[in-house]
Amino acid sequence: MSGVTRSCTPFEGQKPGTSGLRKKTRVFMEPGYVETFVQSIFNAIGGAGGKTFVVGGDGRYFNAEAIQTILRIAAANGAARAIVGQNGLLSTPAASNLIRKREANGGLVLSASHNPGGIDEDFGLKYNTANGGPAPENVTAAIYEETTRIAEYRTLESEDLDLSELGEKSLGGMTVEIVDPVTDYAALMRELFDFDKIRALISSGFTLRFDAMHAVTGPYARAILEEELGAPEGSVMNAVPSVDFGKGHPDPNPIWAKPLVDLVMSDDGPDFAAASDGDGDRNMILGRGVYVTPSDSLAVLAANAHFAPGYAHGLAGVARSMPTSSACDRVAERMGIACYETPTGWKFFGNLLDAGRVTLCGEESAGTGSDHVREKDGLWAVLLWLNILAERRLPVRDILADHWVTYGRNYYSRHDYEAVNADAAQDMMADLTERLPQLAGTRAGNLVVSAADQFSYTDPVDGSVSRNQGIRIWLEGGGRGVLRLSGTGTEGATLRIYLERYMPADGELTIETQTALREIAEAIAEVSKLTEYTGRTAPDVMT
Ligand code: VG1
Ligand code: CO
Repeated sequence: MSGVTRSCTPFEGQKPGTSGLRKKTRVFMEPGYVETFVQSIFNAIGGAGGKTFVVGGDGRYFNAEAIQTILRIAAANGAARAIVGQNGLLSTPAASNLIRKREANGGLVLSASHNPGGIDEDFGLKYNTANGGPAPENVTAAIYEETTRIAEYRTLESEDLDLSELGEKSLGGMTVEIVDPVTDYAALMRELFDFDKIRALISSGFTLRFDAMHAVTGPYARAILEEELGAPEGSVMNAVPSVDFGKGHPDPNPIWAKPLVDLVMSDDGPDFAAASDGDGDRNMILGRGVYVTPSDSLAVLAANAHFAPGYAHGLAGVARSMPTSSACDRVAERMGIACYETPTGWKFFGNLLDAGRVTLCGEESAGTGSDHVREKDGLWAVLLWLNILAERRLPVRDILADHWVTYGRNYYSRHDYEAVNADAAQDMMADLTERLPQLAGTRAGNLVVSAADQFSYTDPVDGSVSRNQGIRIWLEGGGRGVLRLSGTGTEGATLRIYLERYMPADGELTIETQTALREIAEAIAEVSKLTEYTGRTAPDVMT
């Protein structure tokens, strides 16, 4: 087996977005595409020589082939070791854990997360750094820079490796260690949570369902929830990962996980239900008769985390992405701990976690996590909920009602406008940005704008500045609308409009969400000239 250097020319657009590089699968399948991107990653991090990398993905179409390519490039670039999940599978949080636990130099995570998989769907590749977290912006910028001037890559001419057997093999001068994807992750969960208490809850007749959505969490949820915690077989639904996720969107929200929502809303539904996404970092939480918004889930977890052994000593602080509702801010305020507001994307939590400033983090897009890894973690959120339920012994619905009565309620919804003409979306945002300084005091629908700005973030740890992270519009009466364009889509533009309205604890706490937010939605549509620019009058997805 010999190392070869091949000359190549740059591919356009190998620019990592909110969470790595995401493109149509066929784009990734173009000859040399994965090679040039992976070589660019290694070039950007000062080479792969002597280093250890964790490699794994969510099992979607092309996962298996891309991993073989990555291993060849790593070996040819002199990497010492690759730690690979069996059959190429690793959930994103499990990959993050392995990078940390094994003190690897970094990791390559193959996933397009909640986007559908298949030859005509989406694929993705993300680089994580030694702290286990997604590469920060200076690293992704350096990678992109390399992709624009790459002229050659190193690879091996070798047979594919069999990744189905655990143990070590060699590839050129590199050791490839194939590990069980679940073992180390399950051990970490055992350290954080009281498994005996959760087991007792389940054996007392408490029922649960976990929808793995045909994606990577199936084996994790089966091993932990069914085999270890005693949930009856079948509690984990859609548990076998498939390359096209059963032709669905592995996106844990009330639209794409509707069968699960219908189940918990029925009379004989389970006490608790949850779902995760393609790569296992998102979660949706449901209780009988109730959907917990991700923003509320973060707030409830912050208020109750001390019930779990891993967080018994309290929280250093919390962080949420800017569009996430401020429900957790109220919890932090009452606890007397700091609450940070970051741009969208988990990479912005890394510095705060590394510096020990925060313990819990979350995003409105169904992501919650803590300092146990440097990614959001779907199954972790489920286990923290279960640990809290095992201690409090109340239905999810009552825990939520109790939370609102204590802190008030942040009515919240995100409206997504998908596959919008990219130019129209850009023009709309540019027009609105230009008008921002004059917006305060103007009428919007039935409401009046009280303030508006473009969100800019200065990282409190390293001082780096990230501008243009979303437009914020506050309305008199306490409402807020946020507009930003997605950085994970692969077709046209996805416009996200995030709506929030705070109701104090003594106000009306049980209005239907969309009804509670209607006036705000209309006001934001009017100020942004939404219909004029995009032609849209209603969102494609409301979460
Ligand atoms: C979306 C979410 C964001 C999340 C990102 C990656 O980004 O809004 O909160 O961090 O996906 O999640 P965007 O740019 O499309 O709004 V995952 O589970 O797709 O890695
Ligand atoms: Co994900």
